[in-house]
Amino acid sequence: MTAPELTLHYAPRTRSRTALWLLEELGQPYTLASFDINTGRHKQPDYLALNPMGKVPVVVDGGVPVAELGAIAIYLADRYPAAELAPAIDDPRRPDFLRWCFFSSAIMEPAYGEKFFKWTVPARSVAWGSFDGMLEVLTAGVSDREWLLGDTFSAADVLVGSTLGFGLQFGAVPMTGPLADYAARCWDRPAWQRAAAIEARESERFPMPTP
Ligand SMILES: N[C@@H](CCC(=O)N[C@@H](CS)C(=O)NCC(=O)O)C(=O)O
Repeated sequence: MTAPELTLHYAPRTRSRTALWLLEELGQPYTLASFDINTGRHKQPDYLALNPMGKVPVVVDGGVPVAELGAIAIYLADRYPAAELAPAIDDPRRPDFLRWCFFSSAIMEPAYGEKFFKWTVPARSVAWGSFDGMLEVLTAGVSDREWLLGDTFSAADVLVGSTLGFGLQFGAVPMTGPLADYAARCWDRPAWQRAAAIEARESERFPMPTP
């Protein structure tokens, strides 16, 4: 048997779990290179060659590394189209797909920073606007439809659904209304459940250090 082309550099209890869910949706064989983030493995020179930011996750595809969740999602969805995780480049849904892919890291992530760290910033000057504005747009985006693009699940749902999951988990986003319903639809997916089982197994393998 030939080795899988894909390797996921992953650490439990991190944003790696988004890439894990994505790979489970992709349906391609992959190697899970799991490590304990407390070892600092992701700051070693060989890892920095894969991602100069020294962050997880990284996916390596046939020797080529791709880092940053948004890039990982768009790259894998386009590279392995059989999974139907992205509309084709000439599909009219493509711009909205891309908008949601960027929404996750460019809008939701820093908006969480505003909420968690109580930043006071002028909404018109910062790229994400405001936490409340982000929540309003996201709520409208998942109301009255199953997925962000309508009936079709896509890699954008993995990014946004997973980032929403972190917000719900840490209490930044209230577990009510259309956002809670959308999260439940995400968590109902077999690929999400497989990823959650792997995450639980790897969290047990590399427990949190005792303070
Ligand atoms: N913008 C990055 C964020 C990745 C990220 O923040 N990873 C965190 C874990 S959740 C990390 O590697 N932290 C370890 C560190 O910086 O030492 C992406 O989208 O992939």
